[in-house]
Amino acid sequence: MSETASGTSTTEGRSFEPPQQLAAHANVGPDVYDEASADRLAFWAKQARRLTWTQEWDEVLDWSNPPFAKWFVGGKLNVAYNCVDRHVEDGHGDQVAYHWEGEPADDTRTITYAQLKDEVCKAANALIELGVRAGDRVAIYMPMIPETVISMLACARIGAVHMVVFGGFSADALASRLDDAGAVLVITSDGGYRRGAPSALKPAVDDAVGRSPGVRNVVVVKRTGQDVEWTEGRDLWWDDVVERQSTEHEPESFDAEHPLYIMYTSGTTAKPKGILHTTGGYLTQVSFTHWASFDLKADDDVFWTAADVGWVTGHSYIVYGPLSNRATSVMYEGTPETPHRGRWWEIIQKYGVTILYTAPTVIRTFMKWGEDVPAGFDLSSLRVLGSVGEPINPEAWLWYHKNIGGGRCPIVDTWWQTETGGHMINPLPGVTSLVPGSAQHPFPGISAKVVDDEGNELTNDSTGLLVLTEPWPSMLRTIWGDDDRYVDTYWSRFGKNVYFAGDGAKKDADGNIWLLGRVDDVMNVSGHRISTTEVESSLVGHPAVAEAAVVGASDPTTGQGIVAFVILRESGTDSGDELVQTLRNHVARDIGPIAKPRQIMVVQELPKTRSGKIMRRLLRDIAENRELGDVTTLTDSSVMNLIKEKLPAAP
Ligand code: 6R9
Repeated sequence: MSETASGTSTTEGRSFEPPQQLAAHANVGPDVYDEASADRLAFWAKQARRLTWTQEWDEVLDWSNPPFAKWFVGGKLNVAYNCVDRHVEDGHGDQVAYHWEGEPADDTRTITYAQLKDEVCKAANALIELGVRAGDRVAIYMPMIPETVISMLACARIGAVHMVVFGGFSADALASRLDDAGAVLVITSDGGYRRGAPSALKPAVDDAVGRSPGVRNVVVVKRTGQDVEWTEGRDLWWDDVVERQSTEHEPESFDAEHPLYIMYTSGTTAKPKGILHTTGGYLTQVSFTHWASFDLKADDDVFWTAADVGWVTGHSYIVYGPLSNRATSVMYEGTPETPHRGRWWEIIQKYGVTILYTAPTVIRTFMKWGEDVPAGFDLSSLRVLGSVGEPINPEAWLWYHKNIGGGRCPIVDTWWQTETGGHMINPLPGVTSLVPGSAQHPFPGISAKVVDDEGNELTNDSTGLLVLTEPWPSMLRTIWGDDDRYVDTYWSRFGKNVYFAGDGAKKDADGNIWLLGRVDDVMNVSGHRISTTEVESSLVGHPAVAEAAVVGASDPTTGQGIVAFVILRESGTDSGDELVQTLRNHVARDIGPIAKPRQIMVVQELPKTRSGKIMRRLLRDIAENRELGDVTTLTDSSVMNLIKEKLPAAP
């Protein structure tokens, strides 16, 4: 990939041109932007035709009652048929759908499209036998095993609405979601493997289901073989109820607006929001974005989204996008350091992975472990890299580009949300000159702007709010059971036609969009708005720092003071007062004296959610000497104790 000085106002001041070979054969070329802007609805209708419909729509978009959208009105299709059966009918039954890699070494399964079809049909027949009907809600509380995907597709096949709850969430979190969604059935397993040991899931289900009278049955996949409590009449082994079913099941077509799934995401209040996605528009956008953003070639690529299925990224880019495009994917059950820190690179080498999609938080962890680890493996199969979940700091971008991508792979930084369903702002690997740290341009057919508090558009680097100004096919349709909250949360700040994303952003003179974190992560220091992301990027840009989290803590003089938590790289750097001073001065030089952190604390770990987002709210509690708030969505709640033990008394 050739690198040129771009003369842009970016942190790095460089851009990276698309590799010639990739650009010459890319799925989409530069004209895709013109085509989409010439007629946006015709463009999305064309992408919808990439799928198989049993009945064509009458109208592409009905936006007569904003913000309640209907896409592909009157159209009918079956999502599971589109993801599985049609590939088998087209003669690709022997193609691998998933190379599944369990965490224990040598625990692997290869699943072809033909096998996946059989398994999905069996599971669909089992659900029907258990009385599950179209529209019913089914909770899936599972580790990263093939039965998780099979369960999702079985629900989609019969029109049941799945609700995947991340396997790391507590019984309380599960119970509140079962209750809110009104689930009738839970699919779970005895446990899963994490960090080299079996970790139980069934006890949390027993606890949660005990409080959810609407749940009639619990179907349990045997994964670890650990002992489980059993409630006769309610609990059923997957092997007993699914294995004996027929591998034939006739898929029924559902309306384009039939609910497909609910995914809960945290909001500003305690009650999580059940984000509702529907059938035709969702599949259209995840399928097309997966194909265009990653330049997916069904016959050649080995695609790996290294993320959990319990996150929207897993739904759209482990399951629905890749399968609808007949991709061969890798699915990995465990953590990156089990049994050694090169496990991911070993997996890439083993399966010849060509496209890797992951989150900046993991990349920074790899940075901390050092470049010698990936250097020990053959990563030459890789051709496109992706990033999702947070802004990727230019430093992490450059490390990923050099040490994983061998300097040749474009990095596609994708901004989107649970609510948007699919990619919204990202470069295209065969088209865009990449600018490290920026998600760059709205995806073709998507309209995004940066605006001030009054809704006036901002360009030229002023910090404002990100909004989406036209409806898009994979948009959320509502918050489950709460239309008012849907309108209030997303469509009231600037009126019913403008979606308020909740992210701070700025647009530079070249039209690149820079995401600056959630709006509530923007600090106000002596009247200056400073984004946590910018200060974090500056800190990570220092050679001693692997990862940083920045919060604004209330300050009697400045309103808020900047408090930073940093993890050092493992190169034996001194962590004393001198380094802290150096880092404070480094930020002041980089961004300006106003951004100089009031306090920097060196820690071993940072509190993160399943999708790798730092829970700054908890760090703010620490920085302001408060009792800790709710920690149920942390991957590892002991992290907070570790941090507290390490801390000096606040000044
Ligand atoms: C897909 C996903 C959504 C929030 C979003 C933003 C942040 C995600 C990003 C990014 C900057 C990116 N975010 N991708 N920020 N650059 N490439 O992460 O969904 O878990 O709902 O989070 O994540 O703040 O608003 P979700």
